[in-house]
Amino acid sequence: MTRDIKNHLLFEVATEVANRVGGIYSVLKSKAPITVAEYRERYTLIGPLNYNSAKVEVEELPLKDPFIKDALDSMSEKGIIWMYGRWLIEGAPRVLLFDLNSSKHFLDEWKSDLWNISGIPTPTNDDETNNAVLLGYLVSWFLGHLVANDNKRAVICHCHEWLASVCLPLCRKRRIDLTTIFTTHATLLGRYLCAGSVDFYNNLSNFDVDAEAGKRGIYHRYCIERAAAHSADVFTTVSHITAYESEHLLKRKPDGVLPNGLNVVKFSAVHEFQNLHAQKKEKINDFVRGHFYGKYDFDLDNTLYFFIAGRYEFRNKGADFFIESLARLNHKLKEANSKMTVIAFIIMPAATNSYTAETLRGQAVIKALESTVEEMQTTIGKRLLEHCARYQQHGNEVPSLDELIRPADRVLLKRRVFALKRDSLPPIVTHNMADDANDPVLNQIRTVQLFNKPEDRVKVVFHPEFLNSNNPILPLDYDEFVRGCHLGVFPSYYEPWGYTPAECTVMGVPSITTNLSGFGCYMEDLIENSADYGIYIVDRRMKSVDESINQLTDYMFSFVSKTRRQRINQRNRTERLSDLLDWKRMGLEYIKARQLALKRAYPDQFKAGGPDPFASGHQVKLTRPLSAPGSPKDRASLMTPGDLGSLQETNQFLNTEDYMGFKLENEDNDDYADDK
Ligand code: G6P
Ligand code: 1S3
Repeated sequence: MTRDIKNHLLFEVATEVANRVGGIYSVLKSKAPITVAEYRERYTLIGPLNYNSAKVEVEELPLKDPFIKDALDSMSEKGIIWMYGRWLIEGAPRVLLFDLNSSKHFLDEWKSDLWNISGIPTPTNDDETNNAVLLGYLVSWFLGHLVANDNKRAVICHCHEWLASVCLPLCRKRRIDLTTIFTTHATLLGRYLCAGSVDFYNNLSNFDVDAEAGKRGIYHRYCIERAAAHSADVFTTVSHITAYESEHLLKRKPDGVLPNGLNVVKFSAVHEFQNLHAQKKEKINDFVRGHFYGKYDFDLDNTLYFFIAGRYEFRNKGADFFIESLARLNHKLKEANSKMTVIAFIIMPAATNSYTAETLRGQAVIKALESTVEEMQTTIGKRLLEHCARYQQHGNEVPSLDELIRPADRVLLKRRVFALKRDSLPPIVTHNMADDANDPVLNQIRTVQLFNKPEDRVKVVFHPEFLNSNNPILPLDYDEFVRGCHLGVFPSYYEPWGYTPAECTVMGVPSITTNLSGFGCYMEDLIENSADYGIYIVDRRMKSVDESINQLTDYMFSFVSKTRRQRINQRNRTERLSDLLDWKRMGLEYIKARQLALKRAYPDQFKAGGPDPFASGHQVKLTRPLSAPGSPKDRASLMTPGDLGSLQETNQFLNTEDYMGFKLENEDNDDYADDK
C-alpha cells in the first residue's frame, strides 16, 4: 500500500516514558525538544502507566486525532485503561501510557500466542518479562488498529530496549503495515557476562549464546531481545562497541549507531558556569565539615572532590578500578608529601535502612557550631560598634579581645567545640547498609584500607543513595553536585554509551572514562590530546588490569598536581566540547534511521533519481548548528558517531552537513502551540 511518508507518524516505545529508572529516561527526555520540533503532534511516546510518576509528570489532554482516538476507544471497550497527555518536560511531547494491570486477564492467552508464533518461552514467575509481553501486545493491538483505519499516513514504531520490544516480532508476524526500528541500549548477555569474571571482549565471537543465557536463567529474555533485533526493519545500538557486541551476541549486524545526546543549554558567558562551580562546591564543603568533624585537619582550599556515580554494578561501572586506584593515589600523594587532599565520593544506590546516627550527628554538631558563631558575630559586631562610637568614655579606640568575647561566650563556644570531639575515624558510608558485610564497595575499601585516617591524603565517602535537593545531609540535586566537584571518574568495563561523563562535559567538569565505553570511543575518535580538554580515557582494551589501574592513578595524580588556574582553564576547555554532545548534532542519526526504515518499507518512493519524498513547498535547509569548532580536529565539527557506521549511505537526500525539512533552530519554539 502507498502511504504518505512525508507526514508520517512517529511512535517511540519504552518502559521509561515519564518514569525515571535509568539511562533511557535521560535519552527520551533530553531528546524530546528536537523530536517535537521536527514532528509536533505527529510524535507520541508509548509506555507503561506508572500512576505515581504519571501523576506528577503528565498532564492529560483530550484526543484530537480521530484515528488514534478510535483505536484507543475500541481498546477501552475491552477493558484496557490508558492515559493520553503531554509529558511535562521541555518540548512537552505527547505520551500514551497503558495500564498493564488492566490487560492482565489476557496474559496467559498472549503468552501462549507468543510461544505459538515465535517459539519464545515465558516462565510464569518473571514479572519483568510478563510486563514486556503485556506492553508488546497492547502496542501491536493499538498500532494494528490504527493503520488498518488510517490508510493514508505512514507509521514508524521505534522501540528502545528488549523490555519494550515484544511488539516488533508481533508487527512482523501480523504484517502490520508500518515500519519499525529497534535500538538496544545494551545487550542482556553482555551485561551479565561482563558482571562475571570472563574476558568478554576477547571472546565475543566464541560464546555459545543460548547456553550462556540458559546458565544465567535469562534465556527467555534473550529470545525476546534477539527476536526484536531480527524482526525490526532497522536495527541500531547506541555505540560502535555495542554494535560489535550485538553482532556477535544477537547475531545481527546493526544498521547503524544512534548515539545519545544531551539538551545542551549554554550560558551566555563562561564565567557563569565557573561561578556555579564555586557556589556548589561551597555546599559540598558544608557537608565535608560535618562529615569529618573532629578529624577535620585538612585545608578545604587544597581539597579536590572526585566522584563516581551510577547504577550499582560494581565491576561493570568500574567501582572496583576506582577504589583500587584511589589506594594507589593515596600512596603516591603521601610519598610526594602533597599538601592536597582528595575526597572521593561513591554515589551508587544500594539497599539501606536510612542514614546512620553518626552521619546525622556530624551535620547536627557542625550546624550548632555555625549558628553559635553566627550569633556571636552579631553580638561582637554590636559591642565593637558601641565601643568605638563611645571611645572618649574609656579612652581607647580599639577594644581588647576579652572585651569582645566575654566569659559566657567562651563557655558556650567551648561546649560547641567539645561536641566535635570524636575518637572514631570519620565514617566511610553515610547509611546503614542492609548487607554491610557482603557489600562489594565496602569490602574493597576494607581490603585497600582506605579508612579516612588523618594521614590519608585520599578520603572516601560512600553515599549509597541517589542525591536530591531534599537530602538532609547533602542537599544538592545530582547536577548541582556534579558542578561542585572537580573530577568525575567512570572507569567502566561495560558501558554501551555512558551518560555520566557526557553530563560532566556539558557542565564543564573534567572526567575520566575508558575506551570500553561508547562515549569514550566517540571522544577518542574526535579529539586529539583529549586529556587537555578534560576527557581522560583509560585504556582497558590493550593494557593489563594492573597497567590500566596505574594509568587511571597517573591521570588522577596529574590532575591533583594542577594549580587552581590550570583547573579553571581546563574546565573552560571541557565546556567548549559540549556542542559535540548536543542533540542538535546527535539527533541527525535518528533522522537517518527513520528514513532508512521508511525506505525499507516503501522502497518505490525512494527510487534513485526520483523526486525527494520529503520535499515540501516551504522547505527549510539550515547549515549545521555549530558556531565554532568544539575541538581541535577540523573534522570533529562534521561528525557524529553514526558517520562511522552505515546509516549515512542510506539516503541520497541526507548527509551530516545539512538536511531537508527539519529546522535545527526552531524559531517558533512554542511547546504548547498546537494545543491552543
Ligand atoms: C571558579 C570560580 C573561581 C574559583 C574557582 C575555584 O572558577 O569562578 O572564583 O576560584 O572556581 O576552582 P577550584 O578548581 O579550586 O574549585
Ligand atoms: C544503558 O543504561 P546502563 O547504565 O545500564 O543505557 C544508557 C542510555 O543509552 C547508556 O548510556 C548506558 O551506557 C547503558 O548502560
